[in-house]
Amino acid sequence: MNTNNDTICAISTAPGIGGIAVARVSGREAIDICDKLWEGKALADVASHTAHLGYVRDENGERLDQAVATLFRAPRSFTGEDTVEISVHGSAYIQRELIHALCAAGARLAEAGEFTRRAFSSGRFDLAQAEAVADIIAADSRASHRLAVSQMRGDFSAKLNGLHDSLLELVSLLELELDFSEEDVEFASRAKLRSLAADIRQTVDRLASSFRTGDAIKRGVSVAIVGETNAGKSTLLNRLLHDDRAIVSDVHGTTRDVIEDTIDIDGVCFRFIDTAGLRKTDDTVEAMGISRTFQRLSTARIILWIIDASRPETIDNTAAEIMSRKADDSRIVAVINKCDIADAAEARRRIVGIYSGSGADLGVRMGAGEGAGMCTGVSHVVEISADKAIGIDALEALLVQLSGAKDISASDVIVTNARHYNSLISARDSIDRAIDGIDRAISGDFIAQDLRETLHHLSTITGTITTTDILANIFSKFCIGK
Ligand SMILES: Nc1nc2c(ncn2[C@@H]2O[C@H](COP(=O)(O)OP(=O)(O)OP(=O)(O)O)[C@@H](O)[C@H]2O)c(=O)[nH]1
Ligand SMILES: [Mg+2]
Repeated sequence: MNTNNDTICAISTAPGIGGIAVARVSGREAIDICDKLWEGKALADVASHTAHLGYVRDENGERLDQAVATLFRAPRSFTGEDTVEISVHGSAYIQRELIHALCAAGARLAEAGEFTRRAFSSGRFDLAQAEAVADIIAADSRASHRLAVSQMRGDFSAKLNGLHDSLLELVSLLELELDFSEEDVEFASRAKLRSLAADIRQTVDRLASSFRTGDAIKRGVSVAIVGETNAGKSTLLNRLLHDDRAIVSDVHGTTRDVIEDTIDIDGVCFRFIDTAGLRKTDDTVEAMGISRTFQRLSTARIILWIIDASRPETIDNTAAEIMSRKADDSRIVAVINKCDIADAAEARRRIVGIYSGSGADLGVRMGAGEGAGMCTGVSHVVEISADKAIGIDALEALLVQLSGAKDISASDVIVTNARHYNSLISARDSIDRAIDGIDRAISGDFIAQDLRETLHHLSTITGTITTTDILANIFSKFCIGK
C-alpha cells in the first residue's frame, strides 16, 4: 500500500451504468487536481462542505459532462484529508474518462479500501469501526445492518476501551508493587485484584459468546431442512423462499445435493438448506448426498426435522441420526408436514413421547409431555402443510424467535467479525492465566505479563496495536472506492 502523501481517486458508486456516478478524490492535492479539469467556480476558493455545479473536462481538455463537485476540507472529511466528490452522469464512458482525466492531472487510482484505510490512519475512527464500514455496505437485512451501525458508531470500541482502562489500572497496580518490592508492600489486595480480573474476564467472555449470534445474523441464520425421503423438504424450501428453487416429486430420493438460498424474514436473514432425504440406500450418488446432509446438520443453528404426518412410523428411522449429529447448541423443530391429508396427532404423540427435551417450551406448547426427557433434542413441534401453505406464518415466526435477533436490544454489543472473535478468545486465555496466577499467589510480574498480553489482544481489535500485514489483509477485502 502506498503512503498517504499522494492523492487518490476512484469511482465510489457501484460498478456499471447508473443514473449518477460519484468519483471520490482524496489527498493533499485533491482540490488542485480537480481544479485542473473543473470548469466553473475555482474549487480552491470555495468553502468546505459546499456543492457546485460546473463541467468536467476530459484528458484532452474537452467538456466531458455537466457535474456537481462537493468539497470537504481536511480534517472534516471521511478520510480526514481534503476531499472532492464529483457527481457525473453514470455512463461507463464518462466514468472511465473522468478517472483518466484525474490520473492525468496527478491523482492515482485508489487501492481496495484505501479511502477507509486513510480514515483509520488519520484517526477518524478505529479499526473495528473501519471494518464496520465494509459490514454496513454488505448488510442486506435489517438485523445485520443494525449490528454494523452499532459497531460503526463505536459501541463495541467503547466497550473495549473500558476493558483497556481497567486492565491498565490492574497492570499499574502490580507494577507499582514491583517497584517497591524491597519494601514488601501490597498496593492491591489479591482478593481485589482477582475480583477486578474476574469482571474483565466476564465482559470478554460475554463479547466472545455473542459471536455465534452475531455471525449468524451477519451471514444468515443457517436452517437445515432434514428428514425422511418424500417428507416434503423441498416443497417447504420452495414455500419459504417463495420460489421453485428445488425439484419436488413423489419419487423417494429426489433431492441428491444440498440446495441453499437466503431470504429475509421480518428483518432477519435466513440461509435455508434443503438436503437429500435420509434413508438406507445402495445408490452411490444418493449416499454422497446423504453424507452432505450430515455435514449440514452438524453446522446448522436451527434444524427443521420434516415428518410426514401420513407416515408417523418413519419417525424412528431418522431421529437417531439427527439427534446424534446436531451441534450441541442448535435447536430442533419437529415439523409435521402434510397435515392437509393426515392427522398429526399420532406423529406428535410419538415425538413428544420419545424425542422431546424436558424443556419448558414443549410442555407449554404441547400440554402434557408424556415420557418427555427420554431423549433430549426437539424444542418445538409445529404442524404445517408445505404444499397448501398452512402453518407457514407460525413456522416463520418461530424461526425469527429462535434466531435470537429480536432478543438483542439496541444497547447490546454483539461481535460479528471473526478476527475480533479470535482476538477475544486469545484475550480470554491470557486473563484466565492471570487469574490462575493470582489464585496460586505467583509473583506479581508474571501476572502483570499475562495482563499485558490480554491488553495486547484487545488492542489488536481497535488497531491501537497492529501490523501492516493485518491492515493490508483487512482493507484488501473492501472494494475500490470504499
Ligand atoms: N398433500 C401434501 N403433499 C405434500 C406436501 N408437501 C409435499 N408434498 C408432496 O410430497 C411429495 C414429496 O415432496 P418433496 O418436497 O419432493 O419431498 P422431499 O422431502 O424433498 O423428498 P426427497 O428429496 O426425495 O428427500 C411431493 O409429491 C409433494 O407434492 C403437503 O404439505 N401436503
Ligand atoms: Mg427433496
